[in-house]
Amino acid sequence: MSNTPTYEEAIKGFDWAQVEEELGYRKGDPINIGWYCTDRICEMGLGDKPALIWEGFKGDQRTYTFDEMRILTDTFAAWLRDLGVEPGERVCLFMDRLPELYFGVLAVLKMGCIAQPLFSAFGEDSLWTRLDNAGTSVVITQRKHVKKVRKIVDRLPGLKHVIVVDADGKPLKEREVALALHDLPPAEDFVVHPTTAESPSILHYTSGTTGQPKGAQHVHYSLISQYITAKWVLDLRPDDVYWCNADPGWVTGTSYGIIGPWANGITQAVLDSGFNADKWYDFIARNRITVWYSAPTAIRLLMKEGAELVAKHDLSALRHLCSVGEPLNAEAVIWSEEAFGKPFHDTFWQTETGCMVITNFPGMQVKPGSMGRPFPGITAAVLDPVEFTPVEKQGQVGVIALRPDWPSLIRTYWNNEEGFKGKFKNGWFVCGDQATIDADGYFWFVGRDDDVINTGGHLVGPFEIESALLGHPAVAESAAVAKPDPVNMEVVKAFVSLKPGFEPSADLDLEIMNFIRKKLSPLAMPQEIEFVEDLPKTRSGKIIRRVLRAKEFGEPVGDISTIMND
Ligand code: 6R9
Repeated sequence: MSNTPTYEEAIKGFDWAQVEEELGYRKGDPINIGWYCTDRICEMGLGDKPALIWEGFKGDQRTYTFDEMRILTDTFAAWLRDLGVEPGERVCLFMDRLPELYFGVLAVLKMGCIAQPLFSAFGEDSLWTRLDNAGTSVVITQRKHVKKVRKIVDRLPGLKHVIVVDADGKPLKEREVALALHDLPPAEDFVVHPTTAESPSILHYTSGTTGQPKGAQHVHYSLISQYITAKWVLDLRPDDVYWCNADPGWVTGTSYGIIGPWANGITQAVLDSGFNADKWYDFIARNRITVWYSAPTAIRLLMKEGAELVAKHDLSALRHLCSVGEPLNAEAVIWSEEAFGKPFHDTFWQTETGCMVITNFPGMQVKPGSMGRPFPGITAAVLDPVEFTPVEKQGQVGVIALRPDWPSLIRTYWNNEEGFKGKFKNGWFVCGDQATIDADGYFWFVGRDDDVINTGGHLVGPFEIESALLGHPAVAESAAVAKPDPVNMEVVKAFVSLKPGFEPSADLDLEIMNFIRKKLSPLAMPQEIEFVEDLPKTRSGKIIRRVLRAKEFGEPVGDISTIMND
């Protein structure tokens, strides 16, 4: 039986206060996401229910019940407390999808610290920028990734401890501590920190056009939004086995890979391994996965492998499919109907929104290619990009904007209140994406309203890439822009002018690509480098990426009257 009302029922008289009541939360009470995801579920009598079904890349498996997860997160939190870590400190989780990552996030929240999950493929520069900005005092990592931390530790005076969860007796360096979580005696006496609604919870770094990535700062009250959107949009039911294939280094992996499902007492399956169609179907079949939250790039990769491969696996348990991160093409929705017998339901949201804001609600007619309609309690509009008032004509392109009155909107960008304030126009929170709305109120994505590159559902900021490129001895100037790609939607292309004495060559091309892959991440690595004499600039000397991007997409370049050297 579904717990989800129809869209019409859900929007009628929707009030976040009803969700607070359902969660037993009263204004002013302590609210702690870690407690809600573990202790509360146990108090509801579900302690023996599996919380996490984990599978490693070598095929090793472990299952933890909600009660085991409660004890392990308490034990982890007590251990951090005994190490001297204080509430409010930023604790970074820099590791693959090990059980310790999931328990670590909850433990950090339980002790009133701020969890800062970072994608484990980040190289030393990406890592340093984010740890330095956040003033992080603890990094929790694994042997495989500790080397990257060692390279930058001297430039992080505030970093007190580097915790290695799989040290296994191997020698560690200064400031490093081994933690064998599964061998610790269970801490039965841990008292969850009484965080309140506005206490900071998770800090996710997200890329914009200008400047280095910004720390999107969430609060514990975000739970209200994450709980109800997970329950309704993912259509979660008590017997579900749910799989979110996003990494907790990105917001989907925390809002819907940790908080939403566990606050609903739902069993989650986690696969700590990269994309492999056969392996993924096998994982779904063996674990009888019922609800799957994925992303367009993954779906396009699955499409390439064909529906025949789907038919070789017993995916009969699958009941509901959702997608996020990039535009979900109509073809992918139609293919999923053929291959799985059900459509992927597109959902639109951002790191900043903390929860889904425009969704294809279960039961609502899916219009392939549309993102759906605003979630109940969310006021969304498409605004004129100059006046910041709703567009007058139906179907007119404008910027997506939201009234800032739902629980999980971030409260600021870390150390960058100005940047956060800049997101508001005329009383709206402006998302930075363009869309249209049709006669039925469905939103249709048009494109981003800035130069951010969306590669495989991950946002990459051009500024971060350009700054890193300058670190290469041959690079004089550069511009990083999106280039269309059939699978990843976009990939990074860099235009580079060289310093005197350097000549373009295939070797240099490769060298620069690898330089970025190592310093930043495989996602940020340019897939193509074009050596140029000059870059298009404004009269004030700013590089105009839009001209380069338009050429890549075969689009009109637009007004270039301000360009100085074209
Ligand atoms: C959750 C997440 C946010 C940006 C967003 C937009 C793009 C997300 C989308 C979508 C088209 C969808 N995006 N969902 N574009 N259709 N259904 O992805 O957060 O990493 O902050 O990215 O992703 O451009 O503004 P985040």
